[in-house]
Amino acid sequence: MRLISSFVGRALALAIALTAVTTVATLEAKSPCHSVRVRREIRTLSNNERERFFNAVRKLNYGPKPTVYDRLALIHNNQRDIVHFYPQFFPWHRAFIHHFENLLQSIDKSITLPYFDWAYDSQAPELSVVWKPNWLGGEGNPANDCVTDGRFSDWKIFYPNFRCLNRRWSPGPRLGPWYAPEVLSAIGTITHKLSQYQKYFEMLPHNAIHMSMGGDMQSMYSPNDPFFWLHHSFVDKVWHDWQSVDPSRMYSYGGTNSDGTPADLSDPLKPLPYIVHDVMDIKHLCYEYEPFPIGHFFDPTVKKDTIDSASNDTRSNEDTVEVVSAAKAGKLEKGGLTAVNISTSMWEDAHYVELLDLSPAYTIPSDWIQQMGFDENDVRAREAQTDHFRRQVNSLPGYVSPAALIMRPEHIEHFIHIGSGFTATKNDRRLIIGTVRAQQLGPNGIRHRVREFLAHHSAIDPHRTLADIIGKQAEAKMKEHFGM
Ligand SMILES: [Cu+2]
Repeated sequence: MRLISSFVGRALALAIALTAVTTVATLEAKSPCHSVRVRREIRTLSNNERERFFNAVRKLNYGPKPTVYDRLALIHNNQRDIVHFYPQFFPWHRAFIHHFENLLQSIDKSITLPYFDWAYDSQAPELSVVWKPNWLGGEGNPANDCVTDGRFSDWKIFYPNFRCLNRRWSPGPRLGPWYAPEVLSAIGTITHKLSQYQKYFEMLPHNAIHMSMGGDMQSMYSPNDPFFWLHHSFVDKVWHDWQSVDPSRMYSYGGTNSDGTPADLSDPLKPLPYIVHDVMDIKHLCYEYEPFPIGHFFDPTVKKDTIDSASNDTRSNEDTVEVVSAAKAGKLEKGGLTAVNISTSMWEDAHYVELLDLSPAYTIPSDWIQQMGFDENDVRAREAQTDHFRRQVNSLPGYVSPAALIMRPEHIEHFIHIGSGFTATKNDRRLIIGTVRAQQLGPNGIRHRVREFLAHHSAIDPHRTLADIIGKQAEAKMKEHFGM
């Protein structure tokens, strides 16, 4: 009896959800654009705009259970085996978040779905502003995984059971590291068909976020966590960037569906009222993505003299530059894909935080890979290949990633506060700034010292550039996005 009633309840909930989907979305999909929705990085919204977005999301979860919001988590779970690790992954999630954006607009016309550029926060995601109490709140309470702060601290989940919103970060109490922007770009450059791109992107960068956040995000009811929409909006943007590199990519679609049929642009994206073809070009869905300009840290063309003369007051013998072995610095042998053990990683040495090098990304846990029936060698080979790109980027002379911690004075401040020292590694040279020295220098002094260090060590191999690693177009995209 319980079984039957729960089945009927689920079917009914889905039917209600579908009615809502049809009325809002078909209109949007079929009519020409009256206006273009601009999706912005959530940090570029004003406090007021951000609050309006949070409020609209909260409104979708008001009223008797299951709410409109609850049903979104149910829809995602019901489609779990069709829209993950199959060709529908990108188009289905695009349709799904577009439907969500329509629901937000039915509450407040001024709202577009923001995205969260997690690649920018990849090096210390746990310090991101999005977890602050007036944003999404942070990690769950270790006793029960319940999120107790933020704008969704009173959030009530309905599916799969009535409870609080869950998060359990790993490796706790930190998070990640996630994939850096250059690595995302490199994956885009080596993959020319969507099916190839998906093999890397869904399994690694996209999955790393779901798995390291734990709790609801790790489950197939992941839309329960409002973070889901910010994450998938960025996933969608990154796919759109990939599509824009070459005209042949816009409608690139193929592979085999979960039911064994060949994937086709005419396939329906159930239960959403779209076929794959409808969503391939975001122009036809009447939205676009605004870049997230943050500027750059170091311009290698700046003359050494300028930096030296300006730095007299911060010069000291208390920080040191050491020559490290090629392997430790992540220097690459030509074509080598073998994993290099980087002992300077901030994850292995809690007392020294690396300011320049990008850290190895979160690895997908073995037990999960086995449980899902994936070929572990295949996953590890792709991880090794993406890590190869990371090390190549680290070895670029004078180059500083927009995601490097040196770009984040507020994070440096945090690490000084908890008593960390710092390292800044560039190829075979490493600047070491001890705890006491770091406290004397402060974030600005440290940044100044690192600029000086870079100016002296930028000419080891002046001919290699980011474009050599990720390609010219991907480099241009990255520069456009970050305003570098
Ligand atoms: Cu999903």
